[in-house]
Amino acid sequence: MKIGIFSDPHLGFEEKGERASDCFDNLSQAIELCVEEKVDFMVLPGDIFHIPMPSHNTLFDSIKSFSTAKKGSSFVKLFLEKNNEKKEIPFTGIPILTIHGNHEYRGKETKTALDVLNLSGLVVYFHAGMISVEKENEKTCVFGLGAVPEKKALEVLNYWNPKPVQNASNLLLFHQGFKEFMALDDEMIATLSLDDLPKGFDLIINGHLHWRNEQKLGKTIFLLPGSTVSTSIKKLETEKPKGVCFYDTQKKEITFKPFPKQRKMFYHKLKFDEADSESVLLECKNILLSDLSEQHELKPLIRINMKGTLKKGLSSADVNLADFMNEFSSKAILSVSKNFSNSSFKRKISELREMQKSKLSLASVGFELLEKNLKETDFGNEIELKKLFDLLAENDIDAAAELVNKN
Ligand SMILES: [Mn+2]
Repeated sequence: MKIGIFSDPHLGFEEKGERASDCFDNLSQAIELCVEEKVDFMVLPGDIFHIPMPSHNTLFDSIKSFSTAKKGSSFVKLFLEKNNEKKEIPFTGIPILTIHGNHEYRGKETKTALDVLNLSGLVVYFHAGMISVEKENEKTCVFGLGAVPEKKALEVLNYWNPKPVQNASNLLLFHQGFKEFMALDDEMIATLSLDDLPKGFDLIINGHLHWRNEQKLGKTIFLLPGSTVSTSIKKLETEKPKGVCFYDTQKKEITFKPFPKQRKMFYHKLKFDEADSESVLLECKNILLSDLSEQHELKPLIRINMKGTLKKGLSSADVNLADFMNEFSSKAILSVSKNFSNSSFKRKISELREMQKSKLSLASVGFELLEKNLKETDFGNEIELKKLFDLLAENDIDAAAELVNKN
């Protein structure tokens, strides 16, 4: 069998921004490539939507992009195998197997946009289960675990304990951080490490990390397909083009095809030493001119990350980027950060701004705080934390109090 693999389309990302259509265009391109390559099925390990409650416009455009899969056809049969039951899953076109990511999960009882897509038959969404894909006399078992809070990931994995099936190809999908890949200052601390992964799988695919990477763990291939769209623009992500990975179950090999149309990304880290404003601006300008010296079909995404120190008496505010940003706004999408270190106070403020930029970060920090605070009370571990947190975040104090009283 041939399997198309792509991840983290983050539908609805930058809904009001210049790149609003990128997420939908790239998802359509991903599915289009899979149709061209005549894959038997596709897998998409999480973060289908950028926020838990996407707008109707986002939902509309998402359905349009996912419908691309109806252009193709597949002769496989799908069965959901859970708790010793085997149930056939109907589909049209080429099926897309998905798990949820950390961006779209709302607790067990709340339906999400992913549930809506699942019901409409555009994707097959499952969690902590296995779907067997059968074609003639070949069988591929796809195990999937949707995102769980990082702190609980190892515990959940050990409890779930997926076991590869004999005489079949075995795939395992995750959407978690892994210690080996996380920056030390990342607030999403991972509990999983590559050593914790169960043995005997042919291919383990992890969403969540937005850059592409492939490595061997014994006989297992461990694959990060990367995101189809860049959200936070990490350096690693800018080094390889975005696209689709393909897995051949006979050859046990990964191949890659880039999206024909994509926004090129550049990432620059600049370090200054006692610099004045003019020299900082000049260096930025030279870098931009060099990035823009080649032709780009879509405005490139250029990130400049400045560090170091400015001349005595100067502060970041004295490096005025407004004119410079204006000058280039028709040629590139610029994202410039000034992290000149002159006082720890300013650094704190910029750290807060970084956190504020992403609702998710606030939510995860909030969740961890709540968990920590609760540990110091008599409520113990009995409360459904995720539910309580969502209720508090929605200001539903009555329902939150009721939940706490139950315990
Ligand atoms: Mn993601």
